[in-house]
Amino acid sequence: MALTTNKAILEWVDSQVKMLQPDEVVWIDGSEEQLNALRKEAVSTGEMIELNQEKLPGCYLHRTATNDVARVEDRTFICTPTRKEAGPTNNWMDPEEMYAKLNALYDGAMKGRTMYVIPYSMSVVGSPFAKVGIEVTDSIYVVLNMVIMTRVGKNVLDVHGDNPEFIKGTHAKKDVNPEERYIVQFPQDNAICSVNSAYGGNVLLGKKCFALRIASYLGRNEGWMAEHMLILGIENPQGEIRYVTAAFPSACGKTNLAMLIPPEGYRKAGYKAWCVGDDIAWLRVGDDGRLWAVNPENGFFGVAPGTNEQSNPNALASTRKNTIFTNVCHNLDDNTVWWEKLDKNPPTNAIDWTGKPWNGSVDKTNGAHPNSRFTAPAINCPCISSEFNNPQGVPISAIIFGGRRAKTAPLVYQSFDWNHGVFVGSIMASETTAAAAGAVGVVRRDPMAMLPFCGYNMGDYFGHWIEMGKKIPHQPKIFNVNWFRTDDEGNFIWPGFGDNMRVLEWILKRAFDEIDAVETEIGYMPRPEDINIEGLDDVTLDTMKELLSVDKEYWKEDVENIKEFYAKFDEFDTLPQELKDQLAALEKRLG
Ligand code: OXD
Ligand code: MN
Repeated sequence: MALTTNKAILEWVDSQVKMLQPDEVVWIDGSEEQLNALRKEAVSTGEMIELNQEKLPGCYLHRTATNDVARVEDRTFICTPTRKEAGPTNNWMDPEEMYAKLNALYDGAMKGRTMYVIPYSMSVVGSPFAKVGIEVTDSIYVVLNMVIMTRVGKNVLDVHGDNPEFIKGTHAKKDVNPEERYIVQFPQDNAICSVNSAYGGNVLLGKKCFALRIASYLGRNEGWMAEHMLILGIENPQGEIRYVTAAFPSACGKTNLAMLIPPEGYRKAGYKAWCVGDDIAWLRVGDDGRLWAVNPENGFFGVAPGTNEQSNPNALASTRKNTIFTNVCHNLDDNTVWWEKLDKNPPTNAIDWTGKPWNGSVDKTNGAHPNSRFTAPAINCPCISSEFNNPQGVPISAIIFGGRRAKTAPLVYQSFDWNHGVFVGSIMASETTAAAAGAVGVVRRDPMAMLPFCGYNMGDYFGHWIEMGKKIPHQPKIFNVNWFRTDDEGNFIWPGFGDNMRVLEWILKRAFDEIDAVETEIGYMPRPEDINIEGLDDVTLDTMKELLSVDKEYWKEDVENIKEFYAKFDEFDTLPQELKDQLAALEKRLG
């Protein structure tokens, strides 16, 4: 039975029923009773495996098709009336053409199946920051993941009343055919369509599709920002909490930073770190003229491999109950889960992520897929912020950009001002590592870590950042960090993880004008002795000098690479003059 009398929602759901032709329609009310019945059904059909309920209460395992294990950027489209609106960094197709293609794929796609209607809210239900979405799907896995990742249920509809505005999301699993897989955003229509996938990032439509791609477009029109950023609070011994947001390309330890545990010396002194979000931040200017951030999500969709008691005990603890694991290794001895680098004892009687028997003592293949995931409720996290559910969010004092650079970027530097900070974000980059396919050391530009997530022309997105700067009377300061500097043998010289707190301390002092800095060609930098290295065995003042050294020759090379990247925006001429000026000024300073 429909859970609302909202005409716009009912009409749209009706149109989906006509197109998809499910045998049955079930509205998700969010009740434990309904969810338990769905869990039972998914277990009975083999869609999910119930794990050891003593060791992992409320936890389940799911395996996707082996051709369906990650986001598919080459099959992700931004369909705006003109190609210019989508810009040079997005795949584009004419909306009419794309709708025709999708309608054909969706036609009768749920025959013999049940369509679930999921009403959900991104951010606290009814808060001024919140936006409502409806996702229809034929996957119970999607329903149960959305319940963890967003706020789902009848109360969302009750609070929404007869408001006709909502984000429409259509997902049909179909036959998971990668050739006909599409992840499509129609920003002008507030619509998202996903077909032929059942992998999280492609089908949990509240996350990347809505909270980043559609929301970035809404943010530009409405004067706010949707960013691919963690939100972290650092509490000092006086009990004052200062908040930062941070954007990193994938494989740079974003979840680890979001759940950082300060080094022992800091903990003893009374420092604490609080996680508000690990992936997405919605940012608005508050009445007090500061920038305020909420995490629109309600859970973590984290990468499992590499998560362990040392690297991220808080993430690990978050997965010990009410969590859905996807494509990890199934330990048959005690019906639990395992993944690479969880510990040094891989199970010997297990099923790998592809569903085949696996023995960790002899098999050289991965037990868990490198992109296997946990979907865990945020409230499970031991360091979740007390402000997590605060509808106003938290005030941001610093914005941090980062990347993985062996030599070019120093451990940390601060931009001269807001526009220079936007430039620093726009030139964010990572060098490819041996872990990924392809050449090692190739520079990949990923502005603000938004390259795959910007729902409109990225040149206009840079322009929006510059415009936002003018609207924030008390701007956060903007920084860049690089945890990945290496020595001549290629060894990392900064310990990273919890010790990144030492860099955050400097950043927050700078944000509150509590410490001087050295002005360099690339920005403001700490003196080597300004970063606290007490208690670090392998880091000396000489190491700090190395970490903070800036080699102008590398930077001159980088300038050429940035020019190449910026040239992409020539096609539609959307790169703001401010950024061209910033690049010219950097080149001049480098001499
Ligand atoms: C993610 C991503 O899954 O950024 O969060 O790819
Ligand atoms: Mn992400």
